[in-house]
Amino acid sequence: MIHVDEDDPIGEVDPSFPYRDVQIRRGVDMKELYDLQSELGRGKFGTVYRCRERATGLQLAAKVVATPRREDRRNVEREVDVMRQLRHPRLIQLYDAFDNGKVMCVVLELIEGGELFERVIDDDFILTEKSCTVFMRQICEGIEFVHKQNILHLDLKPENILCLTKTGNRIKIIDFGLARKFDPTKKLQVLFGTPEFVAPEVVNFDQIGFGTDMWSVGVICYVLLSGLSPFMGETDIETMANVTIAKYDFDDEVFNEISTEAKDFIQKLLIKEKEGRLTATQCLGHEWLKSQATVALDKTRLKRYVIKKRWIKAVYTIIALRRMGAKLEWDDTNAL
Ligand code: PIT
Repeated sequence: MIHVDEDDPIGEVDPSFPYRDVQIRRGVDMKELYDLQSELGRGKFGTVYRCRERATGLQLAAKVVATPRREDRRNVEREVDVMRQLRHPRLIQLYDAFDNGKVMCVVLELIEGGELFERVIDDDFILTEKSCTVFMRQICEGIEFVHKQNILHLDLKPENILCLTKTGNRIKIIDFGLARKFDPTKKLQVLFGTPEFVAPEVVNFDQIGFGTDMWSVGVICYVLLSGLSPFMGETDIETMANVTIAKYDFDDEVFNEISTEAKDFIQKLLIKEKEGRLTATQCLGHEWLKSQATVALDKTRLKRYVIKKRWIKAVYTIIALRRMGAKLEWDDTNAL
């Protein structure tokens, strides 16, 4: 059985990534320096491949993005600019970047353990409040650093929390594709994110801030502990309506086994007014993060939640591939 190590929950040593001062290289073909290997993921952001640096043999990840419009390239430039400031062990690291006109490529640290939620639903993983706190603490540490650099992530959700290895408990936050530098004296509104995880001020197109990320941390924590999604409606419109009124509860019977400290932690994040929410630093001082509760939580709903997301993702991938004119054949290695 694999579970959180009692004395050393996240390991004393963080193998440090070779931090580099990255400048976007223009007119250089990344394929001369790196071998692209298997696909790791695909999304609105482009496609992420495993890759290998020829000169060093280093294993990395490469995000390849089609940039036909000026706006597309500006988005990648902004992401690289933001990531240059984010040297921290809880955050995916930047290694190299290329601009080849119609295609841009961002070379990143390789994170091999897969999505956090996939890992915790494995039958070999015993989910307890204590193990949840080990993950939530690391998310807060990562976000605390991001916020200290005056940056907002703006797309925190379970699929953007990856495990470093298949068996360890260290996680890293990925995908700074929507991240923004934040100047509290300037007006900043955004119209994106995932309805299930976005804060009321995003849905209302109001001023956003550090608290906007903290709301998402609260939603992630709610789902991790219960397998239920606090604002999920039948449609995105219904979900956003629930978010704007910040209406949620702990009424379901799964919450009978959840401690009052855990509910207090969530309650102090899922507050309608962003100014009222705990900051990442305050979260790190919250009583719940010291929890020693080792009662195994019921993972039935979390499994159902993750499996449903897998199907939705597969359907969107099929739609996207069809649009690209791909001829699909069923391959059992990709079985859901
Ligand atoms: C890895 C391993 C893996 C996925 C990723 C990285 C994905 C990273 C990523 C980075 C972005 C983005 C979307 C995804 O917009 O399985 O090392 O900047």
